[in-house]
Amino acid sequence: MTSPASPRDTIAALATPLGEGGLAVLRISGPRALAVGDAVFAPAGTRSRRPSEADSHTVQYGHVVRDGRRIDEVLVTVFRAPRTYTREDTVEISCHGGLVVARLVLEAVLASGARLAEPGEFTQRAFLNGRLDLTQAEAVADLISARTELAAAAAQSQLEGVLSGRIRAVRDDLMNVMAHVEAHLDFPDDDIEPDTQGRLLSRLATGADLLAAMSRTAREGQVLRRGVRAAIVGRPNAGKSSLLNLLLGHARAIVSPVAGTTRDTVEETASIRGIPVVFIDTAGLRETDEAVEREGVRRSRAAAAEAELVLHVLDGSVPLDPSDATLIGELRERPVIRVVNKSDLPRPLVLPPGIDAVSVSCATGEGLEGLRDAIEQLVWGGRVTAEALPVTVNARQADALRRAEEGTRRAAEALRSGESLEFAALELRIAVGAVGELVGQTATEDLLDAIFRQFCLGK
Ligand SMILES: Nc1nc2c(ncn2[C@@H]2O[C@H](COP(=O)(O)OP(=O)(O)OP(=O)(O)O)[C@@H](O)[C@H]2O)c(=O)[nH]1
Ligand SMILES: [Mg+2]
Repeated sequence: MTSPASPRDTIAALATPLGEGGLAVLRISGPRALAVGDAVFAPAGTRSRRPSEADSHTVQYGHVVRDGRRIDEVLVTVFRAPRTYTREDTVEISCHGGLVVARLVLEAVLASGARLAEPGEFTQRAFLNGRLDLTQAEAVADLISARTELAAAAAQSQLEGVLSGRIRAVRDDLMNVMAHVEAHLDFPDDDIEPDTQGRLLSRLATGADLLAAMSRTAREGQVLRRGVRAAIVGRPNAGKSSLLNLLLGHARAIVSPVAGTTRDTVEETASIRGIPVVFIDTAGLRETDEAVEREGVRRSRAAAAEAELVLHVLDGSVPLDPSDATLIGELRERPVIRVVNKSDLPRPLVLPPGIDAVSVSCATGEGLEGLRDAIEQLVWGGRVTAEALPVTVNARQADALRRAEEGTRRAAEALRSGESLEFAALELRIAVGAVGELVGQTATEDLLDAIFRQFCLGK
């Protein structure tokens, strides 16, 4: 993205996805937003106003008109700066949600002095105008792409500023200590009092611990943002496709009594207690001369190797096959849940000693909760609720937090040894800089571009 060309520009884009729907919403933001609104909108009735004459936060009824021709019947919402998403004057046009209508309205707006917004440019302006900090801007993207309620709740709390608040508190404290240390640099003959030194050291230790605790949430953050990939593997006919369908709650994959039904991998996401899990159904593992099935088996092994989690499905209604014993051995080092299926039938299957499993019946749904428990346990190491996840950082944030933590610890070390206050001050400056990057106070233009480029158009 060419960085925010000039906040003097007035930008416009559809805020709703392209496609047929009841409504499409087009957003215009910038110094000429009201003028652009005036140019395209003809109020109808006695009480509707042109945008430039309308009060802030009001809705006007009328038509979008171009070259004297009515394009659509619309509602126009007028938001005057600064109480808007971007802190600029903003006009939103709600028109009919047809592909052609929405495009014609957008074209009329672009012909009247607005330019098409870059992806993420509205949010970028909200950031540049100080309405959101960088972690909050990132939370907007997370909220839009959240695939489970838990992921949405985590994004919401970040958007509300929970992470920003903690980061700022640590930053303020580090700056305070830094001011203290730097003051002493000016009076080299004056040693820091042992008492004062002790207090500064304990504040640095607390700060470093808080930074470390935040960066440790990166795993949860990644799970919520990207989801977890779980491969469903096992012998033909064990019930892998049946298990996929049971977990998804609908008949996604073909199930049949013929061994070797599934050939290609089939994947779909389900929410398991708020964790977005991408389940991958695979071809049954067996030796075969048939070329297509052999390719399927190769893909099954690749899926199992790449997945973060493996569900090894065994048919409980038949004795243990030697190939299953081999697979148990092969998966020993992997995060694996063994699922003994067909618990509605008699169970001649005996697992090797020390091997445990979750028992389910895809035919009756019995045991599904236990399987969900096992998945949750393996991913989180226990149950995680929205309340327990006030902060879940992403990879960029974790990286900056780690650099800040290291700087803080090195500064404490330098202060403790009493050797070089200059060194302590330098490390503190590094730490404060890294913390500033988190919220965007010291972020480079490249970094900002990289972040806002990930947004969808119109946000
Ligand atoms: N009784 C009973 N039958 C089941 C159960 N789960 C699956 N089956 C049956 O087992 C057969 C195989 O099921 P699939 O889900 O197609 O098995 P698969 O592991 O995907 O098989 P491949 O794709 O061939 O590797 C079908 O006839 C299912 O109806 C169960 O819990 N109980
Ligand atoms: Mg199958």
